[in-house]
Amino acid sequence: MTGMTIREINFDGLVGPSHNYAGLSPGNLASARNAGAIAYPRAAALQGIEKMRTNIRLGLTQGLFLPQWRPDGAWLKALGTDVGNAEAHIRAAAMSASSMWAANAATVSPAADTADGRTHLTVANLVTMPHRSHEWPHTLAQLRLAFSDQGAFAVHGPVPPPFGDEGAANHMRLCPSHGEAGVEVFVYGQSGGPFPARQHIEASKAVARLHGLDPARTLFVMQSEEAIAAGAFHNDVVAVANEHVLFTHEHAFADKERFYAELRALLPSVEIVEVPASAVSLSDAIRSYIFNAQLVTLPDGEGMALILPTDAQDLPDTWAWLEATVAGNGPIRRLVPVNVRQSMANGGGPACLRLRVVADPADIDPRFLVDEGKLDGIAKMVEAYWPEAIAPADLADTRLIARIEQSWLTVVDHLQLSGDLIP
Ligand code: SUG
Repeated sequence: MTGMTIREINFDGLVGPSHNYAGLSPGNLASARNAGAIAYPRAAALQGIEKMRTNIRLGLTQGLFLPQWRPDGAWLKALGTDVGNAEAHIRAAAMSASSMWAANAATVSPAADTADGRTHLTVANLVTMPHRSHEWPHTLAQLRLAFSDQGAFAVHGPVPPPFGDEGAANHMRLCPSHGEAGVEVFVYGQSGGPFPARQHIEASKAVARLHGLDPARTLFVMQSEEAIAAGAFHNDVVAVANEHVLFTHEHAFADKERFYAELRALLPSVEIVEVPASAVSLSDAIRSYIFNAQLVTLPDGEGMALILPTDAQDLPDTWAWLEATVAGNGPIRRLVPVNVRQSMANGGGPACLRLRVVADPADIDPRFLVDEGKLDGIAKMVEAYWPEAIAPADLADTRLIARIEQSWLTVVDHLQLSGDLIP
């Protein structure tokens, strides 16, 4: 392996045509707050496409995952029902567009970290939330296509229940540069006060074993109960890492002193940018989603940029603190706000919408890679087919369902994947 072509690729989940606000995720404060609101799938998908364009214009390589077939008739059938007869909460779970949050698709260990020198991916079982528990078979089908080159990739099925696994949202990797061996950090929850802890330590340990990680360079770190109780249903809403930088809230972890010490011992060049609660409270961190950002290395030695939600600008004190930090001498040199408000209203920020894969793009099925021209074509499909608005009461409407199905068929056909992805 030359290392020359190894780079970080962001795979964004295209927002599906059934995007709606059903309040399905207890512990995700935005999802609860917006339960029952009218959703705008077309606008949501276009916002996601614009975010992908922002990444591309920064010089980053961009990938795409397709939405899933909704309603998930196979799942409803296994429950002994169908979309017409299901109870409302089951119907909503079968209709959810939650696979847009690609950070929950899988956990990824780049080739430089694994025993067999391949990039390993384990699809997340997402068992804690019913509406997310039936994503994995469809996600796995896409992963097996996109990363079918078995010389370069190993794709694993899900960790068995009851061990909850939420994928990359609870995983961080710190390294000198993307292509070099790193330290993989698995963040699990034990208790979240009133809310469920979604990532189980047994699932994290299983993924580390399946990926062939070096135990000496693998850390298992507990989320603070306080963070989960404040709405950090995934660790990636209170911390994000990129190469040698960890950007984190002071209260993200149960025992931060120990974690920081272990990290410094394994990666002496690590820079920990810690945001004190005195500057940004946990509650403001979750409202602003400043940590649910893509922390990316800009090409040509321009340092790192934080691609964060425009919602962060709605909290003037938090925004001012960030601007001051960027003006200082730290590793984060630029703030790039992106409008993903439709996703944000379900608790999904810029980081939730993408899965990072460090690999050589030449090893990936090109149907899952995008440039601006390809995004133009997808945006046209979205404009022509995606429903403009969906209220929760619409989910039983057979004409809406037919339209959602038509949207899916059209985009999957457009990307020449219809032979491979079966509803
Ligand atoms: O799992 N929201 C998602 C948001 C996932 C965010 N991902 C990361 N943090 N990486 C969730 O809670 C809401 C769906 C609804 O309520 O209709 C939802 O599933």
